[in-house]
Amino acid sequence: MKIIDLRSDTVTHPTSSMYQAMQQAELGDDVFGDDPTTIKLENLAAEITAKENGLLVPSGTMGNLIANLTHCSKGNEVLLGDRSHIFLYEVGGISALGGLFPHVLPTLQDGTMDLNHVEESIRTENIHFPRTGLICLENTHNYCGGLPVSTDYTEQLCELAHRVGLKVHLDGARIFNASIALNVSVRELCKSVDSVMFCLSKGLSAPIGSVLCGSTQFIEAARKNRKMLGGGMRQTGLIAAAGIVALNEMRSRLIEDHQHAKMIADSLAEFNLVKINRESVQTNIIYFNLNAELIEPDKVIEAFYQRNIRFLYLGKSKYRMVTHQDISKEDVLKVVAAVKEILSGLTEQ
Ligand code: TLP
Repeated sequence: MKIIDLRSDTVTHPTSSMYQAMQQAELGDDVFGDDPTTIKLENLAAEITAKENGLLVPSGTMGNLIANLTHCSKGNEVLLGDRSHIFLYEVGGISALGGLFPHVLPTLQDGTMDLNHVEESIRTENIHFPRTGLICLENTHNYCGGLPVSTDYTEQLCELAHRVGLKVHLDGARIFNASIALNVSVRELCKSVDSVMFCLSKGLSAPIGSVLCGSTQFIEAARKNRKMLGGGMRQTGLIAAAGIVALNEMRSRLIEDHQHAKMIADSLAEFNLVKINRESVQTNIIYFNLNAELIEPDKVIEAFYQRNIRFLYLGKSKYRMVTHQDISKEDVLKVVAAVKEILSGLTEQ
């Protein structure tokens, strides 16, 4: 019986053409800088994001950390949203390993930070103050329901930063979902930021890896930081080969994941006991709340588990489902049927 795994789009398995590409990949040693397949992937990533160069990294978390380490010096302050992945879910790495000081601003409902607030928060020269080193943005914004952030906002933020000599790093783990949802190229969404990290291993279904892109000088320094963190790997062509397939074959199908997410969100919204903002379901992430005093989270998860459906309970009556390549239309219909059956049962009790 197939497990319908909606915990994350990170659970996707490689496609058969990825396996084939991995088997045929030309390999070298990436620490010596001579793995041809990795070089090909990095060049392709740079071209897609309108940057000079790319760097394959083992994970999105390491990509964001390397970007922060490379843009900043120890003791610098990093401006970022209080619901950003870097702040919430990356183990405080920028402080623990980079000696950086997070200056968190409220993340607005649309995944952005208020631009006036950003401007006011940039430190002036004063003996008491840390130096502001970097501003981080996230697109799509995971915690804000996978909302895509517009090119307009990105450009305004970059204009503000660049005016005072600051850099902007984009956590674009799901930038391809943003591009599809907004009908804007990834190039447009990334062209004004100084660096961008995107993940191959989420909706694009590659088994491992993310790519950090930026100027040649930035990537050179980032490569050294990657080595320092233990992220220098050898026959990375194996990973890169799947990544190239991910970029060439898996981008346009993300629209299906967005449609599937909408179908599930609509089915959840039919029940009064579910709190969901359907408008915020624009990509592949669905967040919803079920009053934990009325329904025990364990029971909800268990009822779906019995029907081979998995998703996450995040605490405080909040749940998350994520659609992806391994979730077919048929699976979505099963989820919709399970939602009806389980939630109607709860309403009747
Ligand atoms: N997000 C994961 C979990 O860590 C929550 C998920 O299942 O959504 N930036 C963003 C916006 C992300 O959502 C993630 C992963 C990362 C960075 C980190 O990527 P990895 O997992 O490759 O380190």
